Amino acid sequence: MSEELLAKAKKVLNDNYQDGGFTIPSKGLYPFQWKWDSGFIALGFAHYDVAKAKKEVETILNAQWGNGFIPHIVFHTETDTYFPGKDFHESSLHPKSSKEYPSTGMTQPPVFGFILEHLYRIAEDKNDMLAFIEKHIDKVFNNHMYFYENRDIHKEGLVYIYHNWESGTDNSPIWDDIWKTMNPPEYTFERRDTTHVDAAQRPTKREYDHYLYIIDIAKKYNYDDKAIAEHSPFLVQDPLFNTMLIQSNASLIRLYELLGGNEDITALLREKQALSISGMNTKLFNEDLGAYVHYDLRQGKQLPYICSSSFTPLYSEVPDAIKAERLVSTMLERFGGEDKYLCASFDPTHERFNPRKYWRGPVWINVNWMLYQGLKNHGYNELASRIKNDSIELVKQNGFFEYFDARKENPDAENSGYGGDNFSWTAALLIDFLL
Ligand code: 2M8
Repeated sequence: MSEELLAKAKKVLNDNYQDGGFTIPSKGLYPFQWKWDSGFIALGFAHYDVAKAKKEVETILNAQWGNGFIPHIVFHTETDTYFPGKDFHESSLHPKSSKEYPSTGMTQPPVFGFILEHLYRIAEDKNDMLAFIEKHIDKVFNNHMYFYENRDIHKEGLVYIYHNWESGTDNSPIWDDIWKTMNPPEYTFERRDTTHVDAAQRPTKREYDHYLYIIDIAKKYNYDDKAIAEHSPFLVQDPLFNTMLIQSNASLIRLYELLGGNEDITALLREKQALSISGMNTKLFNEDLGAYVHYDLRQGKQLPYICSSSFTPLYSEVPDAIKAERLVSTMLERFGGEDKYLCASFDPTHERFNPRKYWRGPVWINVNWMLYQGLKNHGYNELASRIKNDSIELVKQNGFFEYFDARKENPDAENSGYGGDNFSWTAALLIDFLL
């Protein structure tokens, strides 16, 4: 059975691979290369087609800007089946944007440090992979420095995101509090996502108005980081984003050590790492909730909600044993009932939970993969296995969907897989789970 599933997963990835040397997340819905998707996709390919794994990473890193920034979408091809496309984003407004690759002017979680280390773990020919890593690692390091130099405005080791799309968790209920502080114009535009997927599983039109408005503000300042930090109505320190930076820092340190030399770089990374870990624990941990939460820099306060991002610091050295234990009990208490698959993307006990709508409740395989790694690293082997088995079970029963209903008994639909079908990171990470 798992052979069959594995073969299907490979087919999904192979079918989504494009001639330009990158893989789309899902046909129709997402026709370009996305930053964090491409990291997870490379990990899947690494198990059976190393050339494609390397190409995936190489292609996105080629689109890096002169200041180290890596964009969230790279528009390698022309198509109007996605909105908003390159004409709306206009990355050329930024003086250091790539002249060759049009992209968005926002980023996504820093995935490539730890992805490079996983590629090395999986590779049979370690020397060959090390040579690949040596060629590309400085780009990833420069990307981390871009974050620390431009987005850590209080020099506390925590970097900000200025758009909900930068978080990757696009319409999380966490952002509802921020939308209340804004009143964007009613934009006129043609939605494309809802021509591919049931609108009940996607963000609302009004939410899209907010998304577009923040981009318009950033564009007004030519995507200048300082101006964005000053003017964006959305400015948040996200526990998932910062965890991925920290976990990627740790991987970079180990990889640079493996390569030899580079003492100045590793010393700098260690310094940043210590600051970031302490920032996470002092500013983003919420004692009452027993979880990490988002910090709204605009309003100067924590956003006191628990979502799956709240547990992802387990995928790093951020929580000590006591905090790790707290996270696990919060997860089990609120998200871990026997009637549920782990791990819902938003607190199932909260009124804002919606089991079918995108990042407002459904289970996502990429977050599950990080939680699995984290639980294992912190010694919670049984819970780690539960998350892995739940992920495999959801795909086996429903197919390679973008997200899944966390309820084991689903009264609303026969199939508990939602959003895009034949979804690349679901396939890629399933391969890693199975092998
Ligand atoms: C979703 O986001 C895009 C915008 O970036 C969209 O809804 O159009 C998110 O789930 C994001 O995390 C993901 O990277 C992207 C492609 O899979 O889709």
